[in-house]
Amino acid sequence: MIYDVIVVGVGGMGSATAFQLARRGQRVLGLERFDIPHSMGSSHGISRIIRLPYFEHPDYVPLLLRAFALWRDIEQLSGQELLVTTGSIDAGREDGELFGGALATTRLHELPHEVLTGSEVNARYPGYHLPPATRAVFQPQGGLLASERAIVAHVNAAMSHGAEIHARERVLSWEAHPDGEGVVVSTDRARYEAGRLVITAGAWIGELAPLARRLAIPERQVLAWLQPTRPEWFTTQRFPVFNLDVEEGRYYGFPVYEVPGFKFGRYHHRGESCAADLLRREPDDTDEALLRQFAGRYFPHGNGPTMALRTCMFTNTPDEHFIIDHHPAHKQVVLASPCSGHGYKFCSVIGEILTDLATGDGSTKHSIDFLRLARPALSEMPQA
Ligand code: PYC
Repeated sequence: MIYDVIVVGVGGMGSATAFQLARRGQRVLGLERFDIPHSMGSSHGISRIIRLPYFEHPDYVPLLLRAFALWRDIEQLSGQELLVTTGSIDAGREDGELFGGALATTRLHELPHEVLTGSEVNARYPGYHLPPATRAVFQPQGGLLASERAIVAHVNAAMSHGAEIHARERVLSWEAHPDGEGVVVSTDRARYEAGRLVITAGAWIGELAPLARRLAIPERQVLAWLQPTRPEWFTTQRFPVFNLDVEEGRYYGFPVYEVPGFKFGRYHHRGESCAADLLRREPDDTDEALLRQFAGRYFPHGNGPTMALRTCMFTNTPDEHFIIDHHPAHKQVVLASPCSGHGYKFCSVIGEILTDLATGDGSTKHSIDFLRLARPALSEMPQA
């Protein structure tokens, strides 16, 4: 069988892409080397944050607004809640990048919000214990996504539109079809032909697209789930998701959701970069101590017994913005998914964008120039 599009990597982004492609009538093959869903990459651990104040870059906000709509769409199709609204807190020093950037994007895009002091946050949400002078943007639409259930929902929806999805099948290589059109993909089970190829392999993207090797560096990340001593303060109704910039670093966290424990982590946890297959998966005492120290200071009632510690991966680009583009030498190939740890919330809209890039004339109405390979931060990097 010849496919219109093969999607390599059926995680958060690949599953949404397979769904959007199949919904547009494309003959889709999705290939995943692990299980669906799996715990080897960047989408496991129950939940991911979704938030609109986006200090990272204001151009993410229009994409997020579309992402919200598409998350609601897949919720409806699957008949389950996948996006839980908790509100979001983006907090830090008044002159810091996180608070300042969050406030600037919120104002630019005229999003509903409140500016609060640390004391006001603590009074309203008693699970928090922020320094009084902290400044925070509270945005009511933020919340969490049920990340693994959303992958399953997208895969089921893709298959109901005719997509063929194979788990436990590893792509070994791909090449442009000798006639110059399309691709040939070889796996450990078979050889397939398709008109277009979408590579959403997360931390493994460098193995499938050598040009991404120096642009997409996997990094070890550890998350903790600690049982709150005041569980009533850590529910989805009383505890907004947060991004918090403090003197120890930048942290993020969630209310208790689906499994025991208040979940949180530190961006670039211990700065450990590695090849994806070499990731040190078992959390250790140093990981736990580092996270517990943070909870003790800023969320003292969330600092009870450890319920779980889990390792996952960021895949970092030099400027920490995503890569979404055609392969420069093969226009029938689309590359995506090194998202520097903040991409999951965009999966629904990235599925739509990758579908645009992999069909028709390959154009998209979404503004993604800041995510293209040719941007200065990537193209001006010294060659290895
Ligand atoms: O985008 O809020 C976020 C986030 C938290 C952890 C990684 N990304």
